[in-house]
Amino acid sequence: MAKLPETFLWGGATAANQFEGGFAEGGKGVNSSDCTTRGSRTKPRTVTYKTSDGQIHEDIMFTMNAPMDAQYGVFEGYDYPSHEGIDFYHRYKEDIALFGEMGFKTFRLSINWARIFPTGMELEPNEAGLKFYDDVFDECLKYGIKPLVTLSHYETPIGLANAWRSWCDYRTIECYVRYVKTVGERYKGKVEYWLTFNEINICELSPWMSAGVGQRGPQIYADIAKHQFIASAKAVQVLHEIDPNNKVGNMVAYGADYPYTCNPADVLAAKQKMHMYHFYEDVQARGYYPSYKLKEYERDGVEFFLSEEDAATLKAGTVDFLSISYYASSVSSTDPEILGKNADGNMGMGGVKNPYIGASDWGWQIDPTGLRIALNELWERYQKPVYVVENSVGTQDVLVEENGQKVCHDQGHIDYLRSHIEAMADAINYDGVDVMGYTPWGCIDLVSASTGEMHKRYGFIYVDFQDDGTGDGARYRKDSFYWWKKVIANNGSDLSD
Ligand code: BGP
Repeated sequence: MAKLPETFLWGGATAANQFEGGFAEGGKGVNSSDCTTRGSRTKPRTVTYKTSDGQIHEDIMFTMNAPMDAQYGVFEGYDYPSHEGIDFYHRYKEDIALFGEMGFKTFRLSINWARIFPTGMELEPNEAGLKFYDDVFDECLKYGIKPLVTLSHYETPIGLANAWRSWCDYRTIECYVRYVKTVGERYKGKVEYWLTFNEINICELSPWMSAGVGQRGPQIYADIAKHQFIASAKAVQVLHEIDPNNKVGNMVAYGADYPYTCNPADVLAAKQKMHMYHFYEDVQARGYYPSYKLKEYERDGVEFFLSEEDAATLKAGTVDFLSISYYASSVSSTDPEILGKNADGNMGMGGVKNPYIGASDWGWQIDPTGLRIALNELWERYQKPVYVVENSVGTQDVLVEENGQKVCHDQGHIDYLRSHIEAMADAINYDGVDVMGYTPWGCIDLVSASTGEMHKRYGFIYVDFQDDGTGDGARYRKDSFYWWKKVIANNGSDLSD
């Protein structure tokens, strides 16, 4: 196994809404994920809101099309898993010590925007929220761990959603930039790596999750994307002005899409499917809208206007590096016999089933070669370093008692990560792709984004919280913990068990 660059950023990834808890502490406001209920593999997550007639509604997060008078919020009698998360808010010292024990070079977390600006619209930040992240970053730095900060990871303050439908409205850009400036200045010297929006392309699949928008449709997706692109480009510029050492990336839920057959119609379908990734990369890496998207807007009757000033902002605010989540590949077909034989996938990006590969217990197709293909494609298109900031597999881990100790044999994580690291190393060593680092998703068990359950576990660390509300939150090292520690120590040169 060829060695990876000495500067390679190994670590793990999380998001505030999925692990922090501390829902009403330190002056925090409510964010979009706080209004999203627990689901499971068979029960979808819902979002709660009130309409002007006083009725409380629950709508399925992935299909919701809420009325225009919806006022999103948190109501009695619903189970919102983000409110407790895994209680990182109180246990961050213990958790970061465990990351330090594994030798993390970097730790990806998000700042919970509503901790800093509770409704999103304040002009002055909330000091208690700022202080919390000071403490967290100091703790990371104590172990030599560089924080990698996502500025917005499914945590739009609800105040913005209720005031003007958040990212549908141009005014949200200013609120976001104020927030970015605030945290950029405050954490100067502590944080160097930033991501502007998690999985920015998910606005087309779950506008609620991605952008705190309850309605759907091509116009909505176009408006959200435009406003987030401008906001991201401004954030890049602001962070560079604050500290020229800052490196700012985008984040796209990425994949590789294959044609089901060599029928040119299937090949074209697969190419077009890739637009849902490349559109977002194109604008953030090149600084302008690609022609295929403008044509699509014309066909769909989407109103699109970009002022000269905003066009210049996009150009001036291209990202320093590209970051991706990669979980699975997908397949496109135009054959009615094949269509409908669908696979599951991250945020519904499954496509049809690929007969050549297996799938996780949640039906996400496992394809390490797809990661190598994805990395090559990004490097060839943009020649910007790529950071794999999410990858891994959700498994049904159990804690067992052996020789008086509680242990967890999560071989599924080790096998998945090993095969993907091998594919990534091939992309680096055989194909010459510049990959900066690798932070497996959910390095400590946390709440699932799509299903809202604890039962789907990704962690190197088992957290004893269960979906029925039992468990004391105690942390236990899984088998993968010791494996990951060894992989980091030898910089990926030995991936054996
Ligand atoms: C990505 C999100 C993460 C994370 C991951 C795994 O889409 O950025 O927040 O949760 O997917 O998905 P899930 O939690 O649904 O298994």
